[in-house]
Amino acid sequence: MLGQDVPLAIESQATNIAILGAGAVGQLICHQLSSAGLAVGLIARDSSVSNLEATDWQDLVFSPLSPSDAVTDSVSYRVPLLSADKAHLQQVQLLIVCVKAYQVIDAIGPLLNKLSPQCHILLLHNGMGPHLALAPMLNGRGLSLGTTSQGILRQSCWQVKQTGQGLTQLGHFTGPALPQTLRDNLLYAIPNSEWVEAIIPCLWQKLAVNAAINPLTALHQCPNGALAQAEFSDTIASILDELVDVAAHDGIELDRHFLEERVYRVIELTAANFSSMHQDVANYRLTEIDQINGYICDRANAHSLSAATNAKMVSAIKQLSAITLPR
Ligand code: KPL
Repeated sequence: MLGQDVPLAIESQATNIAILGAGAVGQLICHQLSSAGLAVGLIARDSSVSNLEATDWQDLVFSPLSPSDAVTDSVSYRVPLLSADKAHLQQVQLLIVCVKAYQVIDAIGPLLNKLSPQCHILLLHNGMGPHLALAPMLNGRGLSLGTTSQGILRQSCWQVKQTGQGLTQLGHFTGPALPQTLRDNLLYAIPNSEWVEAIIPCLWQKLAVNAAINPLTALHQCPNGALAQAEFSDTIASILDELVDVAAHDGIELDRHFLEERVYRVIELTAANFSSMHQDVANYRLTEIDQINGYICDRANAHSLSAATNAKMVSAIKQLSAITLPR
């Protein structure tokens, strides 16, 4: 309870937080904020929802992490579905964007002129890049960035199950800072979360995990744990070597040894899980390859460096998607 007698959430009923994107991560964060008593609403990207005339309510089901799959573990709750209507969006003080990395600009773009000039934006997705495109579009609004390693599985449209605990790191990127009450409320509501002074190095570290694990598991159609086999070690090492070199040219010093340890720790801790890119390919969805290994290649190009192994991952995943994605 952050050393307070009264939960912060109860002090701040007027706080108005909207979550854009009702996928697995969006619903997880929505549950965590709502059960902390925060006034949170969902903006789904579904067109039928964004055409709503007035606020509607949605019932959601959340299954917490538990040793058993007992149905009684599940919690039902309801949250407002906010329409993209200006009157609703004007009250939003914090917009948490949980769509896939490649959807960020298209999802926020149409909302920007409806949000109040004080509305703060927090991006929470795998991969990197959208923050650079979004920053010049914000008209003086503040932008924070975050990364979460909480495991979550979407079981049906409005039902998710937590599959793993994990660290959530949030931090300031540009413009006015997130007001202290909102910041405290987020940290109070999201278990195992922290505010970091330098978020960009944290995003590079998470990028390393995703760059090493996601494309290989999608290409070899295997769970994360299979990557502990020796046959993958050279490729993983080379992906990390290139990433560390590119990050250094971007002014971010990363500890190569620590990164490799972190990647293998995630491989071990999530051994039975299928990575998000594996799931995207298996479910005929677009992948985040452009914002993961593709981001490393883009930054390498900007510094005239080679990132051959990451480039190989990008083209192999694109070839796979060309076969699997519906035309
Ligand atoms: O974040 C992940 C993902 O699948 O996108 C990892 C950490 C690799 C866990 O599967």
